[in-house]
Amino acid sequence: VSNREPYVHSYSTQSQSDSSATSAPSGDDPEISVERSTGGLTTALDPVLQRLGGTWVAWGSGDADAAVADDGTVGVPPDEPAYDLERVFLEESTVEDYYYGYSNSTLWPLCHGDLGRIRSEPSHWPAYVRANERFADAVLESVGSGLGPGTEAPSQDPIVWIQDYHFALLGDRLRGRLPDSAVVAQFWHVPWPSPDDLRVSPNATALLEGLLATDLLGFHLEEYRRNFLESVDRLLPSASVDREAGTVRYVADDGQQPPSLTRVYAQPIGIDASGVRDEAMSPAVSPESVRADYNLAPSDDLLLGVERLDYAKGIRKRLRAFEHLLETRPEWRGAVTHLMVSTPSREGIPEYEIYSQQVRERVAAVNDRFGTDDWTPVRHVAEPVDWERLLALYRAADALVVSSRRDGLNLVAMEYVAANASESGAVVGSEFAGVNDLFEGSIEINPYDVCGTATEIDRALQLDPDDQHDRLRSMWHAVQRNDVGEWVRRLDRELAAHPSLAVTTCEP
Ligand code: GDG
Repeated sequence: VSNREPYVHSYSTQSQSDSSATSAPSGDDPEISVERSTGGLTTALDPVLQRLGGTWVAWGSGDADAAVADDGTVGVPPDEPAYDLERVFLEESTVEDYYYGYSNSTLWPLCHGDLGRIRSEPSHWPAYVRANERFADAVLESVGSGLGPGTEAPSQDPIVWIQDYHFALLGDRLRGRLPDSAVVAQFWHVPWPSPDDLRVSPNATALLEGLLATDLLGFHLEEYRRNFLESVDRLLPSASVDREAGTVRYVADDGQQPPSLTRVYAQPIGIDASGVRDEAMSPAVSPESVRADYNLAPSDDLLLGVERLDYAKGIRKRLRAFEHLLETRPEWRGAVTHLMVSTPSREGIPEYEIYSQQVRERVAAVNDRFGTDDWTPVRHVAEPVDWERLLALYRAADALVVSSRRDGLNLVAMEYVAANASESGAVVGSEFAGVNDLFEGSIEINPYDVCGTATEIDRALQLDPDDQHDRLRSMWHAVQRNDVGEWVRRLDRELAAHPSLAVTTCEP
């Protein structure tokens, strides 16, 4: 279960259809285009579902009735359906209040330690509850109707794997309604806040209780796992936390439900390490032509940033640091370009609109101050680029900068390392991005420290080739060790080891 769907079905005209388009069955029906979503979650879980079969339940963001089968589901991938996609269609006001509201205007800033950015309206929490209930109904329907193509329901024990912070209450809404043999697991992709931060939320207890209705709860890092256990200990006095075993036993005060036992573990999601490395080295990926596309002279250094345009990514301060570099080290003027692929995200939330405007103004200010007829210091690519172009940019860049004020993990840094595994490059990485805990070879920055960040960017762009090689090799090992396959296998091991579960695990 995830908020974002792995494939989006929409009606399109004949001329708009792309290579992945499939036709609707009747001759008069409009063409339906199916687009695979980009991003870490689809990349990680689509192959797993394709191998195992099952159902992916997600918010339907395309056209409501496009390619819907009689039972309301649709087989994906379109060419050779291997699993079912069950889409939950929500009214606009629920999307507004549940997704843009509670999920992204309360939980996102809360989990990223940006308490001043929390914007809460009375309609947000009820919509979040409602949306979680709607998803619970969809899960129950999928489990009831078997587990999709390729799965031998009902002999297999249903495993429900919930993704992310949009569904803190889903486990609770499923309790007592699934077969006894069912297992509910959840992975939380963003940081878990400290108990003191969590306490600012009037819904803190409900969030914790919701998550404690799951059997397994995963976080990227040990730090987030510790914060969660500490939050339970402080805010739910009747819960018993066994730190060594990483388990929480909980009985709600109303005594309505039997005790729950949740095991909490840490395992970063990672990427398909060798897959990304191989794709990046394929002939279709050309660092030279991408440099030419952006008018970069072969001798120019390229400092790359890639992220959703989100305040948590620390883009404004990074631009200030880049400006400080040009101010204090004039030798870089005309010799380095900062290209940032920073694509619009969560438009419609005022915080994001304001931030986006501030970023555009800062880009313009740096370019006005230092730009010349032949050189634009900052190039802002505000449209998403396709995957091959992104890989080419990774390879073309002399250094990647990750300036997150807070970041659950950061897959971009892992992709950059994989794309350059056998070449050269450097990562300037925020100490507040989870990935930095896994890397020893990155050049660490405190993104709040403008002068320090400028100094470290300067250092990264001048690393000698041996140092670059050693650092890349060390980071590449970390990317391989934390490959996405390991993330899936970890769930499998946790299922097998859970003290009160005796289930058929998901290893095929
Ligand atoms: C959340 C957490 C955690 C970006 N721009 C383009 C593009 N991307 C792809 C990247 C990467 C993904 O999007 C971004 O993943 P990140 O991990 O860097 O960041 P979030 O979006 O904030 O993800 C984060 C993650 O969940 C997983 O748990 O690591 O901490 O915040 O895969 O490649 N892809 C293409 N064009 C773009 O312009 N094709």
